[in-house]
Amino acid sequence: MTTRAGFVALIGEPNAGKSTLTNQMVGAKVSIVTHKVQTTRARIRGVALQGESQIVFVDTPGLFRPRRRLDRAMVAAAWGGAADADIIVLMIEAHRGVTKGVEAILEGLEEIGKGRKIALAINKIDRVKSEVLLALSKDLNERYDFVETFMISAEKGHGCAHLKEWIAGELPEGPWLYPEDQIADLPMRMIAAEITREKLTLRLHQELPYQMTVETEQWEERKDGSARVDQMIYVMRDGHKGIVLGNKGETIKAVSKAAREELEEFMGRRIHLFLQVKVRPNWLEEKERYSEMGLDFRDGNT
Ligand SMILES: Nc1nc2c(ncn2[C@@H]2O[C@H](COP(=O)(O)OP(=O)(O)O)[C@@H](O)[C@H]2O)c(=O)[nH]1
Ligand SMILES: [Mg+2]
Repeated sequence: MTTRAGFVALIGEPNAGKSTLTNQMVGAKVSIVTHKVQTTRARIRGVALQGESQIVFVDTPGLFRPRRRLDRAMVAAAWGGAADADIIVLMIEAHRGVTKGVEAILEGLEEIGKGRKIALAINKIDRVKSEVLLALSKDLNERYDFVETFMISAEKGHGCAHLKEWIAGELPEGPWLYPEDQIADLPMRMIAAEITREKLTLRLHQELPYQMTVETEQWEERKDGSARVDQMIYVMRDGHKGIVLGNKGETIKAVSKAAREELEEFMGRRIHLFLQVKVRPNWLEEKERYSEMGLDFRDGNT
């Protein structure tokens, strides 16, 4: 039997469902998901098997018009992920259709798409009627020459098996890139930081999630098989620190509990999680914060 292996970049506007699809394909949660835009900040690799193929899904930050240094670094990481992939899957939200943002992405694809297999995945089909889907598919295929079009619901799983089978057959022949049982390629300390950031994002309102970052500072293995994990939450203002802590510390307590539970489930062992909050007005301009996130600081240069 010949094996196949390769990289599949999932690109699209913020909230298209890239991380949801990554998790659906891997069959485990490797990338955080929220209803807010710009949740994914770096490239997250999730590994899935299909027959003799090993598919490495590259979940990318959303493509949008960047304003801040962090935005620019995120968008650069997303396009970089696409440029390095064997296959690109552009994800579109069925109910939003061809937005200005989608038009900009299609323009970008003209540049990097040459000689690459680019498929279209219309996601969230659970939200629209089939007539809408057919019209949208036709419109998009007139705008860009996709090799294949899929109608999926990343959340509910509709159409995902079909998409996975197609990808598996299109990947180049070659040995697998990861051990058979590996599902993610991201250091554990980073996965742990992402889990905490997800729980914070789900609890905090408005702009705050975009103005904070989480880092795992210490990871200490204990003799009893558990681990002690110390994380720092960086915020930009004193007021934000108060919000993250919450009344009598109840917000951070709830976040810590939810994050610990998910981390324990992911790792299958006990974790002692300790969170601290630090005000760091300028963290968005600090090089070290970017490398901790897996981003290139210089990509944020104007
Ligand atoms: N109704 C519906 N919602 C979805 C579907 N896929 C993803 N979502 C939701 O869309 C939001 C954004 O998903 P996420 O995967 O974080 O998008 P990303 O920014 O592209 O990574 C989340 O609230 C998901 O639960 C889907 O197939 N149907
Ligand atoms: Mg995402």
